[in-house]
Amino acid sequence: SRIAAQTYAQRAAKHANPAAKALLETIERKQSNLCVSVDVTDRDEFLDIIDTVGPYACLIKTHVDIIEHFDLSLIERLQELSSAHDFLIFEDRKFADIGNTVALQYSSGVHKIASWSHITNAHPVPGPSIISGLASVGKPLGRGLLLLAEMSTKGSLATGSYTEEAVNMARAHRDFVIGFIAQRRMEAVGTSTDTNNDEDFLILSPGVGLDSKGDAMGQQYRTPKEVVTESGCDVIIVGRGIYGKGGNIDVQSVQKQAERYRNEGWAAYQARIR
Ligand code: 5FU
Repeated sequence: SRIAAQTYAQRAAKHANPAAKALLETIERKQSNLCVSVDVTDRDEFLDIIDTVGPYACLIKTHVDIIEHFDLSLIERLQELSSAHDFLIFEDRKFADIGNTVALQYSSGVHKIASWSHITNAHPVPGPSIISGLASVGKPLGRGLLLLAEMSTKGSLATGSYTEEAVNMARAHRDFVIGFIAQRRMEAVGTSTDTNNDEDFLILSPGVGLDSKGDAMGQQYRTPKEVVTESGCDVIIVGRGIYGKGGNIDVQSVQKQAERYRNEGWAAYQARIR
């Protein structure tokens, strides 16, 4: 697609949503399209990994509901690291309820996700009301939403007409929906209303690994080259490929892997725009 041939900087200039613009600018500034997914339960380990990979990442992805002894002081530390290392924050919350409920889950409770997470995501399964519910909280704060148009797992049901309708839903809410969790570009999916052929959704892809093809629980991995060069995705999301199993992390090896994935992701992008 035409969008996939443009640079992140060119695309940043055209985005009105503050989170999308900031992410593209960060990618360009750091020459990194790497999002590190930090799925560990221990607070100190969580922060140590982020402090180690931060310099190589444009985005840190969290599942804060897995962290033991969570409180908002952890978020303060996360925000300090975000400023120090220049990355954005993406809480991978995967909202999936009615508009009224997701608005409360997004704004309130223990985690107060909207107050600190630049980007979050939602399953399109409830229909467009999930977007308006989340937008009522996130839009005034300048946040951005990704819809899960596809998943990386074996046997995923998010295919075919489900994926098409997810993309159509996003097209009707361009001010808040900035892109998709997906495995390929989405411009050609569903019913495009974009007569200029200039539609630009960010595609963030989980299921990325260089040394493994999957895990024992249905995860499937592709390489940065397959994801970014061949499938046209914009951001690689890497978790265990960088920090292994977790529990007593080896800082040097985590740093080495983060640098390796950053370099692979950037080379795959350069090969794409060439
Ligand atoms: F939407 C998705 C998906 O389709 N696949 C995923 O793997 C989300 N994920 C998340 O990406 C998942 O919840 C993990 O947080 C992360 C992948 O971690 P891994 O260690 O690289 O497999």
